[in-house]
Amino acid sequence: MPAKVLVTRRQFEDQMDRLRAEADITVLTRPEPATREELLEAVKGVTGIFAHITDRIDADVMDAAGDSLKVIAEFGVGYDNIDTAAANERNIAVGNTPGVLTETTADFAFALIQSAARRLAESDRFVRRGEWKWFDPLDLLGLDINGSTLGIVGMGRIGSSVAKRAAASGMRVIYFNRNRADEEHGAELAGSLDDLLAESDFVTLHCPLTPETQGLISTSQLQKMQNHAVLINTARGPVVDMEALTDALGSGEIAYAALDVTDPEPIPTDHRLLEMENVTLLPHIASATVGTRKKMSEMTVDNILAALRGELPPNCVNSDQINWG
Ligand code: 8YV
Repeated sequence: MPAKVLVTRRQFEDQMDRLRAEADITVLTRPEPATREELLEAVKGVTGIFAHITDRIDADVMDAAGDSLKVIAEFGVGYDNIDTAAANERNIAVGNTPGVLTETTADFAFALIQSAARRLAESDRFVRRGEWKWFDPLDLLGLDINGSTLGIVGMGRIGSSVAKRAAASGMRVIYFNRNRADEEHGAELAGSLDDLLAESDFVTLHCPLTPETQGLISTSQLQKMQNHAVLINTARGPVVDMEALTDALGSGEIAYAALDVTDPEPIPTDHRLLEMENVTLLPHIASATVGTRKKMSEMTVDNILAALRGELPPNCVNSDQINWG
């Protein structure tokens, strides 16, 4: 009997065909995510789960799948939705898709820096509302990118790629990271997060969501930032305390935010941020190009197929924690 694999969202058909050739697959093709109850039911007896950010894969899901479960392959580089400690205890491999989305996500983060600096979303709304009556030399003034300071929080692959773009655009770049980055592209390591926040005109977040980074940017950090400063978040929503950010944007503590990720996702339609002009809100699309999403799908399938053959996934985040003999 072929192994069973659950794919929790609709995916590229050519990649589903690759899975189908070696497994009995169930694809939850509805556009919306499965409910918790549906997920707990759908995982029963599977060997692999092709998971997405919308799925909380915790011990209960692993136990609902049962002893057959060998691999959880995340469609994405961040895997904070998977309880890796529970996977380690159960000898389950956790896979992800590093590298393939680095440049695409860095392109997007830099696009947000530029569009926030020049108030593109706000200006577009201004024109659509019919408020553009005449040229005004003093209206909708933005910030210069060139000559300004960019602070990068989390200088891994994506942070480093953003640094490369910023340096090419004439920005001074500083970063905060546990260690000195492999590729600095001329960026300087800041003495502390507070130093980075105080010195930066733009702050962009590229750290994973962990217990240490949850709520990393809250009231006291926002107070350290300059009043004209811009915060960009393409990492994970809970890295920023959303209520503190909303207050800081409302009071003028900081000038602008561009958020591709929020907490929760989607942001509730009655959230105060939706009424505010000095924020751009986007639906978690930093890696959303045709080419990159196809490669992410392919890598996720590669991770599952390897596990079905008894090999560790090529991109396995817990290979040192599990024992597959
Ligand atoms: C994905 C992401 O779109 O890779 C990540 O960590 O946040 C995005 O690229 C998301 O994970 C979809 O599951």
